[in-house]
Amino acid sequence: MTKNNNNAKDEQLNKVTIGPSDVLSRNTGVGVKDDINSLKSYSRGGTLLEDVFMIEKINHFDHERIPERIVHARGTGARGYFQATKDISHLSKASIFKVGKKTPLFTRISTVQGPRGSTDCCRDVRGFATKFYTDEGNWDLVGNNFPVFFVQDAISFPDFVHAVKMEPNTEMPTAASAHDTLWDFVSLKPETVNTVMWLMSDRAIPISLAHIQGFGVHTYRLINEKGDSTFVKFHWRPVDSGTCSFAWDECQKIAGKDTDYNRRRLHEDIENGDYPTWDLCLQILDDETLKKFDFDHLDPTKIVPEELASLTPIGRMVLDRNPDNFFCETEQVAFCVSHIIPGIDFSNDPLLQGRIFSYLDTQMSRLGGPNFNELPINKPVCPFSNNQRDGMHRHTINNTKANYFPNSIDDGKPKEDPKGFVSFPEKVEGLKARVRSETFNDHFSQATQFWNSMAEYEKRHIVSAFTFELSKVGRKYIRERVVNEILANIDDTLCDQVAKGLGIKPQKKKHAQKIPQKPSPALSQSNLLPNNIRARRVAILVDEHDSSVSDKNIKAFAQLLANEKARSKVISSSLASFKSIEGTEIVPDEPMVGSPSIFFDAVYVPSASQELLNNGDAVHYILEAYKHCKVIAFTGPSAATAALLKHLKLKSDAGIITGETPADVFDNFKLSLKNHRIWDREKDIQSIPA
Ligand code: HDE
Repeated sequence: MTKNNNNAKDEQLNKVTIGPSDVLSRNTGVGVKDDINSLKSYSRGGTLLEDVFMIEKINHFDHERIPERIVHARGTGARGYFQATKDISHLSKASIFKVGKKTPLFTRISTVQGPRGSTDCCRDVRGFATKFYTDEGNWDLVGNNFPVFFVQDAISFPDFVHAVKMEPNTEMPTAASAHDTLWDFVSLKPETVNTVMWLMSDRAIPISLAHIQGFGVHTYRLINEKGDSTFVKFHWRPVDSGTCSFAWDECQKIAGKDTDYNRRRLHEDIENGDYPTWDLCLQILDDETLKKFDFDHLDPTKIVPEELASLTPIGRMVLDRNPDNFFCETEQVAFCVSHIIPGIDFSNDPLLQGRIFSYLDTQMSRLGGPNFNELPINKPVCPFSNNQRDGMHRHTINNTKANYFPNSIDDGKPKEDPKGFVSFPEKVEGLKARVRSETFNDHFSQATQFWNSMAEYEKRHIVSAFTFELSKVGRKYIRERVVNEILANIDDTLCDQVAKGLGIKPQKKKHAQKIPQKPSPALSQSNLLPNNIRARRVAILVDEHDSSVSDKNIKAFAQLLANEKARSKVISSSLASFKSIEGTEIVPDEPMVGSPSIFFDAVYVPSASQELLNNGDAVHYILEAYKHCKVIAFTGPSAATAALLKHLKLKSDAGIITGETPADVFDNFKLSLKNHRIWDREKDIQSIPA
C-alpha cells in the first residue's frame, strides 16, 4: 500500500528517510569490498585489530540498544493527523483548534508493566500518548485508556511502579499485576482502589488498540485570547469501533501464541486502510459545573461522571500511516507532559505537577542528553530557536555570534515572542507544607460507583479477575487484607464472591465514609459497543478431509464480509488444497495450529457435517470460540447442522446462527458480531472442554 505523505511532518521526515542504496560503504563513505570475511593474518590465522571495517560494524552493533522506558516500555506507534471540527475559540486560543485545521501527529499506545519484549495481551493499563506537531510548537497529550490513576501525589509514583513491576529479587512476573508486591501496596493505600477497579475490569484487556478510549486523566486549563481560564478534561472516543475486550482465558492464550497481537492488528488495520479514528472530546468544567462535584477535580483518582459534564467532540484523530522505522519513530519519540502550547495550561493536580518534571528528565538517560528534540520524530514542524547550545548529539550548527539573551551582537536575536506562552496567573495563598487536601480523602465512593455501573457480565469478570490475581498472591495476610479492608469497603457482593473463590471467611473492616453515587452508564462497555463490523476478523473453518465443503459458501460469505470491510481467512488443518463439493479447488490461507480461534472475532463453518467431528482440532476450534462467547455461524442442510450442534452440546443463543446458505445467516451474524460477544453464554459453559 502506498504511504500517506500528506502533511508537514511527513515531508520533514521524508528529508531524512533513506531507502536502500546500490553500494555498501562505511559510515565515513569508503566503499566496502568484502562484508563477509574479516581481515586475518593468513587464511586460518587470527583476526587483525587493523580490520577497521569489522570493528566499526561490530562497534555500532554493540551499541544499538538504548535504555527502555522505565514504564510503558512496550508500545507501538503510528503517524496521523488531527482535524478540528468545532469552534472553541471562546475557550482556547490554540491554533490547533481552529475549525478545519489539520495538524500532523504521532501516537504511541503502550502497556505499562512489561518490558519492551513482553506480550501485548495482558491485564494492564494502556498508555495513550499523542504528539501534535502544531504550528505553535509541539503539544504532547500523554494519557491512558483509564480516566483515573493509582496514586494522588507524584511523590508516590516510584513506589507504585516498584510495587507493580516485576519483583526485585526474582524479576517476576512479566507483564502481569498478579503478584504480592502490587497487592501489598494496594491493600495499604486505599487511594488506588478506583483505578484498581478499572484494572480488574475488561478495560484492561482490550481486543485491539483501535478499541480503546483514551483519557488525559488530569484536569487541564484552556486559555482564550482574553486570558480567561476554563478547566477541562480530555477524552479520546473511538469513532465507530466501540470499546471491546477479550475473554480473560483468550487473552492469556494469545499472550503465548502471538506476543505481538495488538501491535500486529494495528499495523494490519493501517496497511489495509482501516484507519483507527478517535474524536477528541472535552468535558468542560466551568464554575457552575464544578459546584456540582462532591469530589475534587484536581484529584486524579476521580472521574468526572459524564452525567455531570457531558463530552463535547472538538476534533478527530486519524492514524493513517505506519512508521517507516520502529526504532527511529516509536522508540525515539519522547513525550513530555511539559510540552505545552499557548491556549493550554496545567492545573494544580499534584500528580500532574510531578509529571511535568519526570518526562523531560527521563529522556536524558533514555535518549542520551538534552538534544532529543532534534531527533527527526521529535522535531517541531514550526521554526524554533534559542540560546541552548552543545550537549551530547547536537545536530544543529548555530552560526550565531551571541548565544545569550539579552544580546546586542546579533541584534538582540532571537527576541522574546510577544505571542509566546504565558502561564495562567492563578491567585494563590496559604502555607507552604507537605500536606494533602481533605478534599482528596474519599477513596471508595467512586470505586463503588464503578461497580454499580457495570453490566452483570462485567461484574462477573471483575470478580473472576480479583480472584485470579489474588490467587497468585503467595502471602495469605495480603489476600485477606485486600478482601477485608479494600473489597469490603467497595461492595458486599464483590467482597463475598471473591472471598468464596479464595476460600477466605471475610472479616470485613468497614471504615470508608461513602458519598452515594448514581451509576454512570458511560462506564460500562455494554454501552460502548461498535456500530459496524469494519476490520473484524472472521475464521472460515474447513476440514480438508470433508468432501462436503462448499466453495460457493466460502466465497459468498467472504464477499458479504468484505462488503462490510470485515476480513476473513480460510483455516484448515494444513495448507494443502483440496476439492470442494462443487469440484473446485479450495486453497486454505492458514493452518489451525498457526491461526487458532483466539486470533479471530468470530467463526463461520461453511459446511456443517459429521466429518468435521472426526477432526479433534476443528472440534476444539469451535468449542474454544464458543467458550469465549464468540459468534459462530453454520451453513448447510439443517439436519446436519442440528446433529453437529447436538454432538458438540452447543446451546442455541444469539451467537449460534444457522441456515442453509450464507445469505440466510449473514444479517444475524453481523448483528451479533456488532454486539461483540454473547457474554451471557458464560453461565452455561462450565461443561465445555476447551
Ligand atoms: Fe507516565 N511516565 N508518569 N503516566 N506515562 C512515563 O516517561 C510518570 C502517569 C504515561 O509512549 C515515563 O518517556 C510520573 C499518568 C504514558 O513514550 C516517565 C507519573 C499517566 C507514558 C513517566 C506518571 C501516564 C508514560 C517513562 C506520576 C496517564 C508512555 C518513559 C506523577 C495520564 C509515553 C517516559 C510513551 C511514560 C513518569 C503517571 C501516562 C518515567 C512521574 C497519570 C502514556 O517519565
